[in-house]
Amino acid sequence: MSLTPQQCSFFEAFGYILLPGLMTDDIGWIIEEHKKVFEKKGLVHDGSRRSQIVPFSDQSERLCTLLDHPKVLGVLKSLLGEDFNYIGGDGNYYSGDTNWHSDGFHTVGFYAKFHLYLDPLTRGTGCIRVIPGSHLGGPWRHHSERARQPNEDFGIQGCHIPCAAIETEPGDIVVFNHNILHASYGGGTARRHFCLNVSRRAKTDTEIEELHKYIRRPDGLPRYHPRSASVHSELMRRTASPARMRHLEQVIDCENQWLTKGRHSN
Ligand SMILES: O=C(O)CCC(=O)C(=O)O
Repeated sequence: MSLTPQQCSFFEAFGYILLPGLMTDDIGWIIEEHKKVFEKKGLVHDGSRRSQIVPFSDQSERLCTLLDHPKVLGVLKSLLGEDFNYIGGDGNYYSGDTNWHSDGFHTVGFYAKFHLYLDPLTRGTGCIRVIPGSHLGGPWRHHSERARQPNEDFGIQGCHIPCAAIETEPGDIVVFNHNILHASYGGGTARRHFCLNVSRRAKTDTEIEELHKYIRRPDGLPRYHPRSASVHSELMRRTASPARMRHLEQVIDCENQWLTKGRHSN
């Protein structure tokens, strides 16, 4: 299942796309696996704050197969190319509001997040909100970034910042550009969510450098240290078909470079 050129253009221009019902047929087992991963890790969510596991899909053999799923692949290949990279992702029980922020601002390369929200969410009950176009940067970036401190800069609460509130039912998919400003307001204390982070295959030297920066922290430790030494789990890699491996291999190459050359080791 490929996206239409118009859907791809929408994603490019506004920085996000909602795909209603894309995963409805699968949502039952996906919700089960989300629960099982938290149980397996012994992480009991008490609602007082966000509970997070990273990498997430990687903990469940069945969730790993999302990277083999024709609908997931259809979307990601349409937006990022046949050889896109899977670069990990977190699983959460969110609690309360999430203030405006972006997931880093990449001026090189192309990074996106494939979201699965596992509860019905509306504008008033914690659906994901985005400021369309804020992923593009330029002069607009300075202004949109001020949403991070809405009271100081605009004299309004974050929940009143103009935005697209992307209401979802379980089975709907939201994909957004990492750069986009996003938030959620009015959510309960146990909003279930997980995501797949993905990027276009890095081709140029600067794109490869950017990928290194993404998966390695500035202090040289792996992104998910100390919880995980590499971006993907051993399970994700061990159970990968050659087709899935295509989406893992560039990250594996980066990690192997550090191991063999001691890259960023100081
Ligand atoms: O849904 C939310 O409250 C926040 C989601 C978010 O910030 C993210 O996935 O990057």
